[in-house]
Amino acid sequence: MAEKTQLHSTEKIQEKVVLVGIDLNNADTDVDACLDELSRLIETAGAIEVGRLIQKRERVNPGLYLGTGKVEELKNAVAELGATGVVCDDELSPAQLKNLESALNTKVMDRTMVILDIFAKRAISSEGKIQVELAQLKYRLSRLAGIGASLSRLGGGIGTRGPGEKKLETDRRYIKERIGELKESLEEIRTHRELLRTQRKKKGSVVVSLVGYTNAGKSTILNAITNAGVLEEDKLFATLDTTTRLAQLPGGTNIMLTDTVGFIQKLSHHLIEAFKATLEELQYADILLHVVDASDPSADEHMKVVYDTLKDLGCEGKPVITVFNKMDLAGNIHVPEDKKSLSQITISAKNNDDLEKLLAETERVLKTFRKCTKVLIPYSEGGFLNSIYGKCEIISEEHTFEGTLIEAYMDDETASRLKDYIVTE
Ligand SMILES: Nc1nc2c(ncn2[C@@H]2O[C@H](COP(=O)(O)OP(=O)(O)OP(=O)(O)O)[C@@H](O)[C@H]2O)c(=O)[nH]1
Ligand SMILES: [Mg+2]
Repeated sequence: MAEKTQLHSTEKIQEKVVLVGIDLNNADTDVDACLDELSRLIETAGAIEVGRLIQKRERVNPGLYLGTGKVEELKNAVAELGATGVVCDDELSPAQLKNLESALNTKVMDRTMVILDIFAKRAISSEGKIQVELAQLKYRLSRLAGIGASLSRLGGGIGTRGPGEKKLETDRRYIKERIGELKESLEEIRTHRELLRTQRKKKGSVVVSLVGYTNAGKSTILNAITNAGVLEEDKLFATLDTTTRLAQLPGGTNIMLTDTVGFIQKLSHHLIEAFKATLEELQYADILLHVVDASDPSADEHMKVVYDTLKDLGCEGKPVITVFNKMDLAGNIHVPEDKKSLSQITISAKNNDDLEKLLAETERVLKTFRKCTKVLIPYSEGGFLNSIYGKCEIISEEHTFEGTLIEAYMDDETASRLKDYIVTE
């Protein structure tokens, strides 16, 4: 008798999901735009949208997210469309997740799970990987009651991926222990970063950080100015790791230009918490370049999200230049006035002249909150000169009998370090 060969399908199952959002009648939030963005997110995570459902409600149903009738409608849609799961646009509570899953009898995910999944796929550096794993474990720990069933049933797909494709144990104790280990590793990273910062301070460089909504063009600007070779892609969350490169402003001031993870609306506190080690760097920036995709119809909302996130990170009040980017795609669009920033500029990161313009504007603004200061550095204290050369724009320099007499634009910190040598006229 011929032996039967058992064939296993190696084909990857592509998840087909229905997107679900709630319209709270809030003029500030455009639900369609939110779901368009969610659609891009699930696509980046490897799934496809097969339908969407929006419910108008006064408030989110605390037990079930949607109203009972709508859940029935969603259940039918899932069956009709052959969907393998649903993704809700808001972060679900453990109870909502559990109840919705048992009512629909299908996999239920939320925006945070999708973003965590993308992060897990994209994290490259060990720091990035630790931060993502920490965020995933914290998220799961808070949802163990609801998530257990879905994890054991699924065995793959969005929301189950971990760094290194590790099998994630759902055992509470294991998770807690692992969280402890990861926190320790992050602490080490933080110490290392502090060391780097101190070295940077000694060199006296000005730190300029690119911040903004995901896909605004931050990495493109860093690459164009410094040839950093960071991945720039028309995808959400192309960058997870912080990259810093040296650049020079037209007047000769050296700057450290830094690119980091982008922000997005409804970014859960789990993610912000986990990425604090990376994002903390922003607190040490001398100035922020807030990059906005001017060609995106939701640019206004995106800017608000960025300012809110900066506030969460303790960066409120940092000097900001708003950089309206992608003007080549924006046509004659009217760019909004950003009253929170010191200055605003319109550019295309694809245009070298515009990038020169951006650097010149950065220099001009830096100057406005720096004072013109004259110092006389004795030849025996030559070490101080490096921090002036690196960090300040020099107006004049003269080698006198007593030492080097320099007139330069200085920030308060540099001026206070040199306070013993300031020449008052
Ligand atoms: N046409 C045009 N495209 C641009 C411009 N700036 C950036 N892009 C494109 O926009 C996409 C996103 O750019 P990135 O530099 O990766 O954006 P990012 O802000 O670093 O995004 P994240 O890393 O996801 O936060 C890429 O496909 C870029 O080529 C621009 O001025 N004009
Ligand atoms: Mg980027």
